[in-house]
Amino acid sequence: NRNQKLIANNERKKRCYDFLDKTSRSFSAVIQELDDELRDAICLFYLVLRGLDTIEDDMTLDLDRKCELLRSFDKIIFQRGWNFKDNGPNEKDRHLLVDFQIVIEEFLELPKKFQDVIADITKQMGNGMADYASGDHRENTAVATIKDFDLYCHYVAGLVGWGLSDLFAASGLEDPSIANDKRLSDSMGMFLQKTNIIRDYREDLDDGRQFWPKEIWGQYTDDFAGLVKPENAKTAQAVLSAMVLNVLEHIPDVLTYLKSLKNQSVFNFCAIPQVMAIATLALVFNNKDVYHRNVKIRKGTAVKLIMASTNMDNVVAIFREYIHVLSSKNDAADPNFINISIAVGKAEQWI
Ligand code: PS7
Ligand code: MN
Ligand code: MN
Ligand code: MN
Ligand code: MN
Ligand code: MN
Repeated sequence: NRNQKLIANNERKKRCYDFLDKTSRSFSAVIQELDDELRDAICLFYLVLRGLDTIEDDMTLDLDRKCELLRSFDKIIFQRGWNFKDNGPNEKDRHLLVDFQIVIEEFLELPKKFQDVIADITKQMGNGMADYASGDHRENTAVATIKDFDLYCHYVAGLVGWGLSDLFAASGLEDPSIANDKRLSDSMGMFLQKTNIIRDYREDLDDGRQFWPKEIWGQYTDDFAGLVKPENAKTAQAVLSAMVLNVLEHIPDVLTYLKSLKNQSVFNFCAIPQVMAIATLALVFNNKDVYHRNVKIRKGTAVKLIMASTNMDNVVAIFREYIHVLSSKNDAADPNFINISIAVGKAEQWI
């Protein structure tokens, strides 16, 4: 009987790592390489947030029902047996919520110190997502001001940075001080999320979503969806460079955070997504394809970057390389030319 229970527990954990593989593409590999003290906690943190994001992204769900689920998700993860079988049939990660009782069971096996961090971040993120989904921050467009944009990115990504730093500290693998500077942890998530939002312009637009703040694109056009039209190419370029400029601000914080890490597996886990993001940012800059399709770095480049991201010297060299690429694509005729040069200069100063 005890043996059977052990087998069942193992089977359940395996199901969770299967979920991770199926839902994360990029995060699965780096999470599996984490030291024993953190691997399961971060896997479960990922799955809980992926479940929450699947609810946020489900555009077929009744809005009141959606907000109710988002706002109570930090309680749901403590309810043995809970799952959600009637969510959007076409939602990408639907299967995760259909069998979510498995994730909950495994979450409840975590040490309380980890459960507390995950529940705290889930609560803040779920409420933030609900505020935006329900329109508390909406005017004509979902995200009006740069402040709205920063707050949304804080909810869905900066908070992940806070939570991860708390987990690193609680595990003992990193110095407790890693969790002290909230701004640095926040920037780690902001840099990833803002780059993702730029890259996903077309995908999000086709899904009926708009994350680029009107305060930025409204300086150049009244028609956000019209940026895809060939006759608006010049305007589209200016909007894109204004968006990239907004992301560049986070680079010094990202490098400062990475430099303070001590544990090798934590360093790799943190550095790889950031390195992918700077490469993606250089690729999307002044690239009109962003308005038509999902621009992706080449598989071979990604493999090379992952293998190199094992120490701070390499990471700095990679950032230097891509900031140089970006800088060489800067166009003197672009209205953001000077500000991009200044932001590049500031990043280079850190390096
Ligand atoms: C717990 C590892 C390392 C201090 C599911 C990692 C979606 C960019 O466009 O699938 O929806 O498809 O590409 C990750 C900070 C969050 C921020 C956020 C949880 C780094 C739910 C990643 C990931 C902080 C909301 C990518 C934030 O999703 O997006 C764990 C340090 C989840 C990190 C979402 C976005 C993640 C994102 P899309 P993706
Ligand atoms: Mn989402
Ligand atoms: Mn999503
Ligand atoms: Mn996206
Ligand atoms: Mn994605
Ligand atoms: Mn998506």
